[in-house]
Amino acid sequence: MAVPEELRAAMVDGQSKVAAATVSQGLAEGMDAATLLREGLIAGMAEVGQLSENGEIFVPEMLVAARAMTAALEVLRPHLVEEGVKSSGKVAIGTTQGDLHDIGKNLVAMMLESSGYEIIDLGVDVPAETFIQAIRDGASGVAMSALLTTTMTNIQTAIEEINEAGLRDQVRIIIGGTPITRAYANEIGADGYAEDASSAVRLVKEVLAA
Ligand code: B1M
Repeated sequence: MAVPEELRAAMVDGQSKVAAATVSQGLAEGMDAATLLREGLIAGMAEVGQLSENGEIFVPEMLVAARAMTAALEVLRPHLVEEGVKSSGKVAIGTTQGDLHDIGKNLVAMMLESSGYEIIDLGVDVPAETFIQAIRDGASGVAMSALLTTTMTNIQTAIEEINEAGLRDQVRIIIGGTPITRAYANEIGADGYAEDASSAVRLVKEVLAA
């Protein structure tokens, strides 16, 4: 099997060691990091996203695929920087204030990173001021996650504070997490809602291009 094909299979099967070793093998054979990323890792994660949207795989498989991606990216990252792969944009991501759930947020961050976005991971329990600082530091996209009905309203607070800081025109805001709906996103003035990590990538591409 060719290296990109092997990488795609390692993503889908969630095999971290195979993924990392296959990236090393590709680099040793003289393949460039961008090709390994695009034709191997990103293609594999896109397949994982599609399988999940079709209901053919579930969260555990997505998590092992994400781990395989992280392992492969660790090997690839210094070579990508060396080759100067152009970033598609800078996205700050965080779980909203009061909320400590980060598994979904981490998946979204990884999928965005593997699609070429530079990620500023603000972590969990993120107050509005921290999102505001990230925009001042150059984030053109902000992705906010909330898993609790008691913390989803803090997304609205953060958007209001971003407005008050006069920064709303220079950033696109997307939101997600189990209690969030498209109607809620519209109601609070977000630029979009994504129900899972692969649709978050599509949404970020859409809103940042607009
Ligand atoms: Co919590 N918890 N939890 N919990 N927990 C839920 C969310 C809950 C639904 C469980 C339940 O009661 N059925 C419930 C919320 C009820 C509600 O508000 N309506 C709940 C509760 C009540 C609590 C505590 C209050 C419990 C307590 O202490 N009494 C407490 C709160 C702590 C806090 O945050 N302040 C708490 C704590 C925890 C743990 C720490 C134990 C742990 C979190 C560990 C961690 O994240 N590191 C935990 C867990 C694991 C869960 C459940 C079981 C699983 C969440 C998860 O990781 N799912 C959860 C039940 C459930 O969701 N069914 C539950 C897997 C993950 C891949 O999916 O996060 O949905 P998800 O992310 C998806 C999409 O939502 C979307 O894409 C992701 C990938 O497809 N998405 C985005 C997410 N963020 C996005 C952002 C985007 C776009 C898409 O763009 C910005």
